Amino acid sequence: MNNKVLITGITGQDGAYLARDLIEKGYQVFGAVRRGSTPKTERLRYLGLIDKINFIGLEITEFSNVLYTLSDLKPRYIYNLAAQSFVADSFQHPQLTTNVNYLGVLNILESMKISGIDCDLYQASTSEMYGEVLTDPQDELTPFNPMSPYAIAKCAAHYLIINYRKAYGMRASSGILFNHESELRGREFVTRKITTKLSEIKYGNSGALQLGNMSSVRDWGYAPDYVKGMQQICEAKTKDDYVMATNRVVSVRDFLSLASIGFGFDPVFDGEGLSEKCIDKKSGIVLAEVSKKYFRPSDVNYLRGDYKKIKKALGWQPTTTLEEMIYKMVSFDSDFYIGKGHKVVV
Ligand code: NAP
Ligand code: F7E
Repeated sequence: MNNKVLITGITGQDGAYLARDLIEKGYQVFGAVRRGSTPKTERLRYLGLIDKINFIGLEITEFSNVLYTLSDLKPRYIYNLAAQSFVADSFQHPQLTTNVNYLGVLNILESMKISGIDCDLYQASTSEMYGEVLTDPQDELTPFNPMSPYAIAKCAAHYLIINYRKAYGMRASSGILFNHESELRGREFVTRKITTKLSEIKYGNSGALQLGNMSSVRDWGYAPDYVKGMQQICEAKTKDDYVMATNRVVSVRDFLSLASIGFGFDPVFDGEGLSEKCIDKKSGIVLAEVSKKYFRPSDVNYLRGDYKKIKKALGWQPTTTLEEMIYKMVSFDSDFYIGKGHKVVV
């Protein structure tokens, strides 16, 4: 039996957790990595997976590289998680974002078609495709209204998956995932930015956290829960697209408040707009303030997902609450700063 799985984006948050699950299930995991001057394998090292993964050099924007890689390896499953995934950055690098997030997917689909490999593909679609939302909550039938080059490229890739499935009968599915976070989340995303910076304020000697749009509302889930859903989607006989979410929403301001309480602060908010501040009532320390620098040219202000379809069809549902997730992130970042526990910088 062919038990080879190829994960693109294996060095990222989701790639690392997915690799852990698939290795535990007995799959032979191949990790596609792009060359850099230093390896970016910290998350995989933290999870103790480095020696259990077969690394392959792959640049997904290079068609021939993708074609030869898939033709030679003949994986049974491909999880395409590689992306320029930071929405804010996509305004500075729209072309690069489009190349990776759209053309990369086209390269994979064309390579699967040309090589004729016997393989199922999972594509990482996103709630960002709903953009300025047209219904609440959002499900698989909600129209897309993207608000960034990132989301536009992901929409185009999403339609490619649907088209190749219909036109060529290809076994390709997408997960439309709402924001999911964890201890291994990149530090530029707002949740981890908050937990790492509050650790520095508490245990180090840092100035206040600088944030952008604190009124932005998200449906935040826990990444290890979501990679389980990815496997269910990819291994399902019937190929389809599914939303994964929690259906619960909080603002960036509320997330900051919950995380601050987790660190033992007593947060209160003062002022409005660019003058708004979050202050620890006990010590008077300014925990966070607003900076123009972190506002986007156009933002997505509200997202809330309806995961009924995947629950009914595949039995997936989130299991970790927002409070449990924040507790894990706060503990992880505290342990790092007080020198307890892990030494790997993730
Ligand atoms: P992440 O931590 O930023 O990881 C992104 C991965 O893509 C990294 O391994 C990165 O490699 C790789 N990559 C970027 N450009 C590449 C290129 N040109 N060629 C090959 N690999 C490249 O992202 P994540 O949070 O794990 O998300 C995984 C996927 O789900 C992404 O496609 C993202 O857009 C999508 N998604 C994420 C969320 C979320 O809330 N996390 C929600 C919906 C959808 P390096 O390590 O070399 O940079
Ligand atoms: O921003 C606001 C920001 O960068 C969330 C990616 O995984 O999820 C992620 O995209 C919200 C936005 O995530 C700061 O304006 C305020 O409204 O954490 P984020 P994102 O843009 O939602 C989706 C589903 C993906 O697909 C993406 O790949 O928070 N915000 N102040 C801030 N955001 C950041 N990063 N930094 C701030 O200082």
